Amino acid sequence: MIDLYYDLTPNGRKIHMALEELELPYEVHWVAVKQGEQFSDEFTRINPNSKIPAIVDRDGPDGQAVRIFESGAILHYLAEKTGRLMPKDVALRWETTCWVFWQVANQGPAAGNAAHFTTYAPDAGIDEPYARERFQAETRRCCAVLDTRLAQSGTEFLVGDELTIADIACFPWTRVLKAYGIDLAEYPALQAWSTGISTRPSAKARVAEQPEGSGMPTDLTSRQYEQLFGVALAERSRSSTALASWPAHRLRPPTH
Ligand SMILES: N[C@@H](CCC(=O)N[C@@H](CS)C(=O)NCC(=O)O)C(=O)O
Repeated sequence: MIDLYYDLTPNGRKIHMALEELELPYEVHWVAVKQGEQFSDEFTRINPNSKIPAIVDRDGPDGQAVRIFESGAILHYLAEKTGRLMPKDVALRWETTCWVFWQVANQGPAAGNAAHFTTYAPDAGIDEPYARERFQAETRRCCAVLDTRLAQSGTEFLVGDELTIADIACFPWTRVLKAYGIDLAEYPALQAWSTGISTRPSAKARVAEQPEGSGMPTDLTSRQYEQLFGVALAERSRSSTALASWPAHRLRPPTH
């Protein structure tokens, strides 16, 4: 039995989707990030970084329970445990691993920051055009990288001719990008892949009984905003005004 520590966000969805694909028995433990439940002592023992998703496999190596955190590590663990969602061919296995690492180091942070500056900060009355455009541009660049890869792969999948953990890593963030100002229609191969993956039962599966106060952290109180993003709202609004009046040369990107 796998304990899945979860909230309804793209990173959480990766692991839910993998468990559904693998038909492994699992029990969901909601960790409402909006309410700050990720900072509880109980959850921090499972993920010292206080972010969902995380799992505990009660039947881990040598029959001992094991905790795994970071979505890429969890996807690899589940693939290794079951011998599925990973190609058999060694070169293709490494190609799959590259794309999983790529997703957690590139697409995930870029899209997460685009989400922050197009949704959460404006919700709190903060307008940061430089940051918004910077992270939207980086998210678009990631879309172009995926689009090129998919146009070249010659199959419906990122690697090989079957679904792998690379597809599962990249899909949940791709499908929410419209909300953050990114139009998938500009990336035809990516859009076709996303539409194909979205028809799978695992992509449609939902965890029943979502508790109130869980899900994407919108409509945050100022206390919740500070707890989640580590920035006091009044302080941030002041620096935002200061940023607008900075001389342009101070806003140039660093050259190193
Ligand atoms: N690199 C991590 C990112 C996980 C992450 O950012 N999770 C978000 C939800 S999508 C979270 O728990 N946020 C709560 C917080 O930042 O306090 C992974 O891939 O698992």
